Amino acid sequence: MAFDIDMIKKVYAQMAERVDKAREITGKPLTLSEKILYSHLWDGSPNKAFQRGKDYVDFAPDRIACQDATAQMALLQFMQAGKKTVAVPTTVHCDHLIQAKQGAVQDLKRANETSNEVFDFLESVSNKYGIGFWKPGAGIIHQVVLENYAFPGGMMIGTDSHTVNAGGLGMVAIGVGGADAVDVMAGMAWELKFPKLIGVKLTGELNGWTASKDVILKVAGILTVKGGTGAIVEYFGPGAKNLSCTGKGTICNMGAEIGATTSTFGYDDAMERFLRATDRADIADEANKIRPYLTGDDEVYANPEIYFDQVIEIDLSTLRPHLNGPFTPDLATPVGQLGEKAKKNDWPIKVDWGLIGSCTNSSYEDLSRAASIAQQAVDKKLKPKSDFGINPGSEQIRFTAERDGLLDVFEKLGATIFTNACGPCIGQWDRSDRKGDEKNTIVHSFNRNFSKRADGNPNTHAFVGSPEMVAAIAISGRLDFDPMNDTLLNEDGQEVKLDVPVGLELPPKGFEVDDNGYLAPKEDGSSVEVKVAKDSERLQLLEPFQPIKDSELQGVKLLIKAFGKCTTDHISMAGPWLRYRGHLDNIANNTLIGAVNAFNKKTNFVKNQFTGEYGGVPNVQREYKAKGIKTIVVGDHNYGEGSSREHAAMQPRFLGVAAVLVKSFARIHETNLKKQGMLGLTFANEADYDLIQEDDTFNFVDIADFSENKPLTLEIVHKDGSKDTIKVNHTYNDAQIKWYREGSALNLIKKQNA
Ligand code: MIC
Ligand code: SF4
Repeated sequence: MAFDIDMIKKVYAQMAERVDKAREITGKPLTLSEKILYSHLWDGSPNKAFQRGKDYVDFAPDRIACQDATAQMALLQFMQAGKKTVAVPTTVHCDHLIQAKQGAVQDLKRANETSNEVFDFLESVSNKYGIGFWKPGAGIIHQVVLENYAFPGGMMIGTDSHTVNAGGLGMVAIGVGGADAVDVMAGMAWELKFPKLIGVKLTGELNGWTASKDVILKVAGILTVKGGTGAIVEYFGPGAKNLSCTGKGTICNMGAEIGATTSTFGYDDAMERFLRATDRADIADEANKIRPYLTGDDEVYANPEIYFDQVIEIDLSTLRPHLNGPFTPDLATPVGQLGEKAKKNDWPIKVDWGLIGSCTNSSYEDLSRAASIAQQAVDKKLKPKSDFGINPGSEQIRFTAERDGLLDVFEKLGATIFTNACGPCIGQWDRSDRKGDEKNTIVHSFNRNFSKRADGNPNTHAFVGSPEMVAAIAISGRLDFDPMNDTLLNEDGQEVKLDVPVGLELPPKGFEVDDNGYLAPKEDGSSVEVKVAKDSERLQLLEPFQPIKDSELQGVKLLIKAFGKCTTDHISMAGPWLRYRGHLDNIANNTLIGAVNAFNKKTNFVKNQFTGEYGGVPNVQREYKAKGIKTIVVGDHNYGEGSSREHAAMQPRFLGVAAVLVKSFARIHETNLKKQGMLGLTFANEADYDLIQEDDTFNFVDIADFSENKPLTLEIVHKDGSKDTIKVNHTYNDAQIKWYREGSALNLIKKQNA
């Protein structure tokens, strides 16, 4: 039986009426995305048509998912909200804090030793507030959600950018910062700008070496890393129906890499098969009763150009397998053309590792298709030239794959089976074969391949492909290998060719698992005590942020003027710093250490205006804080792109930064700043960025009149006493200005609950 079936039944009971109403109000047939959005309005039944890409709308998501690296801060905040339980079904998944090194058993043991304090904290908070808890080793958040919680037509939010994976089961699932999740946990609305719609029509059928992954690798090549911004990507057409449910999940998952708000597919037979195979026939039966409401209207799919803002068409029958990379997931190259490109760009041809896993590609089907290639290597006496690492997506998948002999095939090739966790995908990889920053190449089935991501080495060239292609490339050990045309020399000196991969959509003998790693919370958790040791270096209870007084916004100093790209990684790095995700004071020591100072082009080297000396950003900022002086951070375009981590807003706030003034913001980060009671501002005139000098002091002359739709005036006093007065824009509405005035959105929730 499915989790929370009563909640799902309730959603379905309202769906038809709300969708019909939305159709009437908008006066047109509806896409699936619109059906889900209009049936999840905070105010209930729709009563007005929203403008896509313009209107801010309050939604009521059905559920929330959090992973261990972001849940710590989200739950530390929720604990302050003064609620007895979470208002909507919520789960926590331990998957980011497990390092891949020797293999599942040893690695999990080590993680439980080194991070037990954090896991225990998450477990007890979950128990106290009615949150479902998935232990370390239970699986990667998005696979576990797809197998247990996702349902067609539902809306969820999650504190991880790949929450979008659940679109594979017909949801609108969106990645958010922890404070957004806290609002919904506390029983409040969740706000989003009504998204634009991109339609992707799929025709034909996958064949040969081409996999679902290649659909999104191709789409990423077309749309690039920014092309999906502010939009939901909706897939449809006969080709969509030919894809497995987990394959659809893969495609939606990597929608995060094109900046899309989310991606989704209409309910179909493949989803029904997946629901039944994962012990959720009850959802399938309910969904079947309202089937037309769980997909886009026929007229929309017949004439997509009328109803979507943009339409892309892909013929699966002629789509070729791709490898994307290095360093960016949108650099798409069809397999077969990579050798030439690599030679031209001096990318190492020799492949050191083939890694299969991550939330993108760790389903039973993925493992079975990759295993069919691995089996051929065994049968055809091919010794793999690269190392193999496998991260199954969940314990259910691992257990079933082991039972069915799939893992055994990889082990025969010398593969290391890592924990059911993120592992190398988030830099949790103690790579033994190479230390230092040697140039090298790896291939993997993950979603992101940014510099340093997997192993911390800026010279590791990572290429993203399907699991079966990763397997073939790893066996050949060469980036230029084209399994469709090339042969390999086996141990007997014979030329052999790999046959096309074959796989199983679902395990023929059904899924099986001994202990899936789930811990249900207590019915009444009020007696559960949440322990946080006073001297802990990993966890720290939060103190409410004090509102920033208008008087403090006179005489503000410049902390850093960031030059060029400044992502959440530059503001709050991952890797070794994941350790401090629950301790604001400690993690604040990485604040902006990756940002480039516009005045000297160095990282972590800024001027203290009082002493004239240069130091690290966190140190200099702490000196200002000690003096009670507020500061400002200045930045360029798309400031805060990348992950959903709200640490990138909380850390500067904690250290005393009052305002962030940039040319433009990434969506989640701008919201995160507002939630923490800071000023997130944009230059009314972008060229004013050039006016900012190293020794500047800022006066927010009209901050007392801070109000909706009214730009603020900023007086900049330069070292020589000369002044510039500029206008700065903001997108705060009245409610968000209240967050600012209270010190944070959370302070306001607390006040309302008091
Ligand atoms: C990622 O894939 O980059 C992460 C780690 O899952 C992040 C979340 C985080 O920073 O904890 C994400 O994608 O949101
Ligand atoms: Fe984990 Fe990687 Fe997926 Fe992020 S992208 S949730 S790090 S597996």
